Amino acid sequence: MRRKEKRLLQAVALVLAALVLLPNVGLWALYRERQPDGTPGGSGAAVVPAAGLGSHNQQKKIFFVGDGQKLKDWHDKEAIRRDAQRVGNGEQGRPYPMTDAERVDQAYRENGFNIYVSDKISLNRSVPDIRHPNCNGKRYLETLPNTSIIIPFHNEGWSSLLRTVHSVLNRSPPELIAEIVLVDDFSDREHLKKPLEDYMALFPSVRILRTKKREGLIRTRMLGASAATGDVITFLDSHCEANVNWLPPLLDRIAQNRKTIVCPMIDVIDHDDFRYETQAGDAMRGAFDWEMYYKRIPIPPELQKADPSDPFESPVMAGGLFAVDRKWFWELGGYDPGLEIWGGEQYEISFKVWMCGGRMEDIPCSRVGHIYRKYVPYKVPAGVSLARIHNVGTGLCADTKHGALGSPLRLESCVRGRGEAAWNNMQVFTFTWREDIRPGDPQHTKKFCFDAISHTSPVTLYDCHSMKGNQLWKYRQDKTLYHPVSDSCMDCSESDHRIFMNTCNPSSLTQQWLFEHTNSTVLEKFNRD
Ligand code: LR7
Ligand code: MN
Repeated sequence: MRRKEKRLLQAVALVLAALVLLPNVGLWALYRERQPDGTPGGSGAAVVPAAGLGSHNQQKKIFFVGDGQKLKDWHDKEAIRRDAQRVGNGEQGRPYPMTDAERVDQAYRENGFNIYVSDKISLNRSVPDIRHPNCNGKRYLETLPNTSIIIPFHNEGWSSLLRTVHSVLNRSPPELIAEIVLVDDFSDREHLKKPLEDYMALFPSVRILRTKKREGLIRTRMLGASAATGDVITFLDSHCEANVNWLPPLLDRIAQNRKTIVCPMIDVIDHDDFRYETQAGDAMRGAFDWEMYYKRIPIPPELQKADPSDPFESPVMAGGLFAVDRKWFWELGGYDPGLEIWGGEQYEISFKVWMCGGRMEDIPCSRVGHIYRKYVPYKVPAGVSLARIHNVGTGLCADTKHGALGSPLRLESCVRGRGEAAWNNMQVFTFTWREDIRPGDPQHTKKFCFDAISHTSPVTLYDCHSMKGNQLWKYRQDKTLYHPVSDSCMDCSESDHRIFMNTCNPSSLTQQWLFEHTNSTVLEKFNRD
């Protein structure tokens, strides 16, 4: 062989070897691309990892379909392309440039987020695809169950509610949506009546149901669930935006195991300028503290999935956004219908699913934005929370405005109405089951407690220790706030508005306190000895 030919042959052989052997340029890579995604997120039970590739990391394993079910790329490429071209206010999830006129308190009053800004942004606005890049390669079962989307709402803003519906319709495969059920929890805003019905008449898949009295979000969801016809029910809050390809990854996991309840990753839509952003990170799971506060805490590195885009287990869900097999939801008993207005239902459903042989997962390739409110705008009916503490003698209210930790509590003029003003004036208090008194409504109490060290001392705010003692209070029939350790009562000064302890004298009006809302059951429990 001539020397030149030999060189040529060597070169060809080298290229061939590279094609076959180098994982990311070679035939291997091509082969891998044609394989269905076999990570648990792709099609869990249906795929089996091929043996003998131990020296490579997770991503390089070769998978094959185990039981003949076909997988498919559910991305709507056309919709993605259309979204990418959109320009305008808030498009691509960018912050809306707010003017001072839009920044006013009035814009927030009805919804706890800026409705003026919401109204300026298209109902079909695009959101940034902030999924992990691996999500683009994921394939899901070709045949997926369909779902009813249940959206409870109480006095929701027009554009925020409609954008929720539009985003679902724009970014879900139509064959997977059995229906969208809007469930009105006894709203009184006009736009949610006839105008909403007229508008939704244009969308054949949308139904509107209404409760006959204010039920709270839990029973409202139950009404929607009992009317649902889809294989799966998917709950959303009434101010959400579904992201790219959000639905198939959820339904796929339920198709693999009908006892799996799945949650999308919840992104943040800013309550001021409506920018769309991720939360602290995806490697977090649901948890709660001793106050039953829901929070997300980091997953320890050794427990994290090799592929961060894969589904992972979570002990408790955030609450509002999840999909569940419809029959399984009812096998679990649905929600406890005794749950009022807001909160706690996420623990109930989370504990039940784990205790009844199911599982709960967060799905990083499914993302939905949610507007976290600045404050709670709606009324919680009387009898549910214990709020403002009025002093009978002075007509003033206990207030923590000057309540730096340790400084004496004072009286202030009672703030009327709800919304940010009331919130900032810190006149809302809650008796907790620990028999202490904390600023904040029952769902958002601060960890400071009314504290008194003697029968003549000022009442201050001190870190709650939950050990009763100086933080133990009783609300008595005679309207006094009794402090058992010092055997004295809360009193106040008409001249300088300080709140302090004094020898109990129930006939003194300055020792009588009234609560804006009083729940007799809670108070009875509170005062049980
Ligand atoms: O009386 C009411 N009736 C209702 O129908 C009060 C509220 N609602 C509706 C309301 O319109 C909304 O669609 O119920 C839904 C939830 O109420 P929000 O949006 O005022 O509350 P939130 O965003 O703080 O809700 C979180 O916590 C709730 C109580 O535990 C529910 O679980 C919500 O679904 C939950 N939201 C989410 O999980 C989204 C992620 C943010 C968080 C936390
Ligand atoms: Mn919400």
